Amino acid sequence: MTATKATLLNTTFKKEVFEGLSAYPKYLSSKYFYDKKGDRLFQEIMAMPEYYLTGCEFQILSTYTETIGELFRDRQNGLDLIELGAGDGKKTKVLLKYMAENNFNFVYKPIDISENAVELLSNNLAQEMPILNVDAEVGEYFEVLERLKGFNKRKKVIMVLGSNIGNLKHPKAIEFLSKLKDAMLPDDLLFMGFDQKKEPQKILNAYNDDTGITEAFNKNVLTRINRELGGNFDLNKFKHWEVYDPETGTAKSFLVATKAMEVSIEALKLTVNFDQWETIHTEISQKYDDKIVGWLAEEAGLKIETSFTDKKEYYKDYVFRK
Ligand code: AVJ
Repeated sequence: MTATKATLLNTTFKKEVFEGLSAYPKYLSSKYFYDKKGDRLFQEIMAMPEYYLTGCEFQILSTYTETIGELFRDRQNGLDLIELGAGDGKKTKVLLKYMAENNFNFVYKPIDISENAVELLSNNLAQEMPILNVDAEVGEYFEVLERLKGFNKRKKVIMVLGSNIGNLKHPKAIEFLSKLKDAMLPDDLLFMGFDQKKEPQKILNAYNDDTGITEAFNKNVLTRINRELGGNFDLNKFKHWEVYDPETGTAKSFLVATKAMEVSIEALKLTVNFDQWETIHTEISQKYDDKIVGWLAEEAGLKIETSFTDKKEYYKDYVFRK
């Protein structure tokens, strides 16, 4: 690559958009869905009747609040509760409330890729639970993990809710879990949500609502390219398409070009050509079962201590130790 081109691709967003749209087949990362508008759309998704994940995990945390809370407790030194991908914290609040009301000595450290989400959550917690000790941070999973290692003074509980790990293909998920393990001490816990394999239609519907919310969410990455990188994507010429493979448990999202077109992205000095029906792969939402989670844990050097599920067994939260 020439020096001028290298300076051109100076931010990760620029670099990854350049790579993904220059590749064949084309792809963009779902982590770019989340800005102010994307966060709002995701909140709308969580409120959709088709998107069962949030309700299931809320049920788990509400049903087993005490059991989970007491698993986290350290009466001697207290603990740091670190949440990766905290979002709006709606589910976590159930636990936070229990811990605050039952004399837990703890700091809650929510971390999210969205600056906007972190700010909203901090303000909201300051209002709703002023006694809580909150230390929020903006950051990406893999980058934040490095900093977690310097956190080893007392017990750590790391939470990753919402089946957020589902955005990672298995090799990346193993890498992620291994790095979490490296940041953990023997007494530390990892509490993580994994959406389970189930009736395939149920899964497909969760990512295919006909109100168009998921479509708008998926297309938000194009909106961001238009606004932040001077792109001229015509959103109306793309169609949201979802597939679910019940064998692998992978739900995949695409944006499909309904017309041949040329798109230019000013900040990248890039022209992108689309054939009619050409795709941009934007997201995977992996579904799991005990066998897959057991395998991921083993590969990462983690042990499953216990798990909690909802009434319909659609979703599971697993507790891991190193
Ligand atoms: C936040 C990654 C768990 O994959 O289910 C929801 C994001 N994408 N609808 C998921 C999402 C489309 C969600 N995660």
